[in-house]
Amino acid sequence: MADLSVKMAGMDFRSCIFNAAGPKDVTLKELETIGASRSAAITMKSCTKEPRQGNEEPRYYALDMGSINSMGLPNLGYKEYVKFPSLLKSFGKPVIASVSGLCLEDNIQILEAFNDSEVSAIELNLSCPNIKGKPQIGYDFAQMDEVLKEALRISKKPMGVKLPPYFDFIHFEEASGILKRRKPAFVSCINSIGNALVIDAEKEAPVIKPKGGFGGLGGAYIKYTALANVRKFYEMIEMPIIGVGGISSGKDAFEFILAGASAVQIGTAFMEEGPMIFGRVHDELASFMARKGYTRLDDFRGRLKQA
Ligand code: RRO
Repeated sequence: MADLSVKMAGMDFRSCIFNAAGPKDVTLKELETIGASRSAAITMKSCTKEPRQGNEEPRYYALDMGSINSMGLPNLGYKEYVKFPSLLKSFGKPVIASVSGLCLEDNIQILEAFNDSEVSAIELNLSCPNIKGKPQIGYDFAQMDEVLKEALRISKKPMGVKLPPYFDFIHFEEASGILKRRKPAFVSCINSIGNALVIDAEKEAPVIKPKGGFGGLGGAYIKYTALANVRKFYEMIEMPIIGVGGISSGKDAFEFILAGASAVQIGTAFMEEGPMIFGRVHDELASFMARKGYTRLDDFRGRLKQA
């Protein structure tokens, strides 16, 4: 039987497949469902200083091959997520907090609170596309450098960073320069592709309401952009990369690991299929590896061949 376990950022994962921050991970009940599933970790919804209702509905829409969302960071506020890791201990898997403070001071306060929690790691979200009036920090390299510097100074937990998709090699170089200098524990890429617009032709209106219909595109539509981001960062930086964007099968997971990912997260497909997806993708990846004669992820991680 293939061994899909991973050691990364000081944590042991029984497999390389777990949930992405975002879908069905706001409440303790939802997090317990992830805990009871075959997800190898429990990633919690991005949190802010104060609880938030999020944007107006409809704010999520499932498409043939993915989703569009403008949730607007609905969450219980960081004080709840600081308590949850100890309540989720019995599942025996890493619990990852996603931190998305609305300003640097908020992020510092939240990270300080998590220092005294049982959380296994932090994923600092620098890439939410849906907050009105707030640009994505991952697209402002000066700000990204400053936020990472301060956040890494404050956090005593292994801290990684969730990045937006990049589309230009110059931007990969800029982002890589910052990552090499600041040295987060891992990089998760990509967040949804920001500010897409899906139109219902019958209604002659967008399918979601906030921001005039503009929202983050996720799912299979973004898989190739996600793969490119994983590959580029794998070539440019030496740190674990978590691939996310359009993974819904074992073959998808295999492609991300071949591109260089240490692990993969599932977002839209978990939202649509529910918690059984983690075991299904795990078993499909194990079968795919067996057919190829691979017994461990290290047998093929990053070993993309030439066309
Ligand atoms: O809550 C959201 O609107 C949201 C967040 Br924080 C994010 O990071 N990515 C996304 O697609 N939606």
